[in-house]
This record gives sequence, C-alpha cells and structure tokens, in this order.
Amino acid sequence: MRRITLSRYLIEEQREKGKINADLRLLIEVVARACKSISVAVGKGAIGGVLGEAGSDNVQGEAQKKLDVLSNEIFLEANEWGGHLAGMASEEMELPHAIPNRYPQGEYLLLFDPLDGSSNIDINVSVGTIFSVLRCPEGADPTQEAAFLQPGTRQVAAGYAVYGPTTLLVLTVGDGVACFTLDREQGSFVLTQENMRIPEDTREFAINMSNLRHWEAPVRRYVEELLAGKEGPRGKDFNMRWVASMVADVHRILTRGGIFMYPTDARIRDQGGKLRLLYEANPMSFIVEQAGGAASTGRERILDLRPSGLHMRVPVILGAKNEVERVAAYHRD
Ligand code: AHM
Ligand code: MG
Repeated sequence: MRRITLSRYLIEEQREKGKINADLRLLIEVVARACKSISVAVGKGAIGGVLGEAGSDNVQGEAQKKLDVLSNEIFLEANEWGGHLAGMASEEMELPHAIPNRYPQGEYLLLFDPLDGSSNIDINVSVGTIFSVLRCPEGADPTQEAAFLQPGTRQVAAGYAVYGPTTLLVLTVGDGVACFTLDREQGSFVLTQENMRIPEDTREFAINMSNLRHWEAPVRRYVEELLAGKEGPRGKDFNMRWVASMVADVHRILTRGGIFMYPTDARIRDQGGKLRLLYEANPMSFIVEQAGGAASTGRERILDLRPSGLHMRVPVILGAKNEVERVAAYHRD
C-alpha cells in the first residue's frame, strides 16, 4: 500500500491540484504538529499532571481545565513564528491574539477551539481540537475582531483532531474531506481515508435528550417522530448516541452517518445557542458540506451566517442531508 503522509498529501494539493499555496500548506502542517503535542499531553493524563481544573474561567465564564489552558498555549506558541499568519482567535481568549512584531506576518487568520469536549477530559473519553482558516481581508487589522467576522463560506481550510483510541486529523481544503491517522512511532499523520461521505439518510441521531423540555416545537416534533420508531410517521426505528464531545459525535457521523443537533432552547436562547459559530459550527459545517452533508441552524445555512462577534453562539443541526432538510422544513411550518 502506498503510504501517504499529511506532508505528501498537502504537497500534492499544492503542486498537482493547485488547491493551496505554500503558506497554507505550512499553516496546516504547523496545526497538525500542535495537535500532535496536544495528543501527547492528553495521552499522559494523570501521569503528566494535566487533569483537573485550571482554577480560572474563560471569556464565556466557563471553568477552564488544565488541558484547555495547555492546549491553547500549544496552539499559540506553535503558530506565532512561522510567518504564515496575520492573527489568531481562540475560544479560550476574549480578544484576538496578535502575532508578535519580531515575527513576519502572513495572510491567514487561524481560529480554533483548542480542546473541545472539556467535560470528557477527566473521564478518559475522546476530546479534540477544531480549527478554521480564513484570509485576512485587504486592509483589515488582524488585532481587531472585525477581521475575523466573516461568513463560513470564506473558509479556505478547516479540520479537527480527535484524541481517542487513535489520534485522527480530519481535514478539508475545499477539495473533499480526508482523514489521517497518527502513527505514534513515526510521529506522522498518515492518510487512512479519502473522500469521506455522509449518506443522505440515516437511522442514528445525536442530541442531549436531557434538554427535551426546553426545546422549541420543531426540534421536539422531529425527535418525537424519531422516538416513535416503526410505529410512528417515519416507519423505522432510530438509534441514539451522544458523546458530548462534538468532535467525536461529528466524526461518527462522517464515518457511519447520522444527524447531530445542539439546538437553541429556553435555557440558552438569550445567548443564541450552545456552540460557537467561529470555532465549532463553521469549521464543522464546512467539513460536513464537503462530505455531502448539510448544516443549518434550522432557519439558515450555517455557512451563510454573518458573525456579529468573535464568540457568537448558534444552534447547530448537521449531518445527513435529507434529515437536516426535514428539520429545517419543520422550522418553516
Ligand atoms: P466545550 O468547547 O466547552 O468543550 O463545549 C462544547 C461541547 C461540545 O463538544 C459538545 O457537543 C457539547 O459541548 C456538549 O454539551 P452538553 O454537555 O450540554 O451535552
Ligand atoms: Mg468546544
């Protein structure tokens, strides 16, 4: 079998397909290296002293875990000096992170959730990293949030790493979705699945059912129909999974299909939803659409949303195209 490393895959995307330039290639390589470092830290767990609370809150007022803080530092440190970035924004930081003056500046903006699924860190369940790449608009100041407030359709690359039984990197540069597995002995990501596709139909859904009583009518109707199974209007039984790490839930959907929902509800309506548009919803929606799926708030395509702030939150419904369209239709009714 021809062994294609991430580096080789990226060289081919650049040289043969002209999909990316040298700077974007470097950026993705650096991101992958940062994910490797996070994977090592996650893998050490209690032995590395990385579990537990950091004793601080992030910009969203959420308690940070030690690994949230460490992963954020790994990402900042890895990406500052390469010369490929104009700026960075992180779920864990209130304001954009400026590239220090002593380093050259590039044309790209990197947005990331350094450690997604933090509630799973201490219980040894998969967590991950999500990232999104935009171009810094001509004349925009990359130290200000306005430069980052672009619709998801402008993303030039997006991906996530899952730190599970194996460490995976899933990536799109707008040319389909590829999955790489970390070869721990060699220290390199190896292409293990090309052209990932999400089937249009499914029998599996993912949602935190404990919020049922707070949901809006369209989501409640949709899920109640799934729960009714063979005897209900759908005429078939559905299975349910909820890892509570978006990376793991989305990865399952890319691998064997399904629909993922974190809708808005009465508890969180004022803040717009639970998941963040720039660090979670946009990159995952880009990947899902590239794999033939769909992503919507229920009312709009996620990638078309105009961000109003760096930490804007939105409802997220993504995965199997026909199912996402059905949920959107129930919102229109
Ligand atoms: P985090 O970025 O603080 O880890 O929060 C995002 C996570 C997602 O990975 C996951 O889908 C969701 O929060 C789970 O939320 P809940 O615990 O309400 O089910
Ligand atoms: Mg997250």
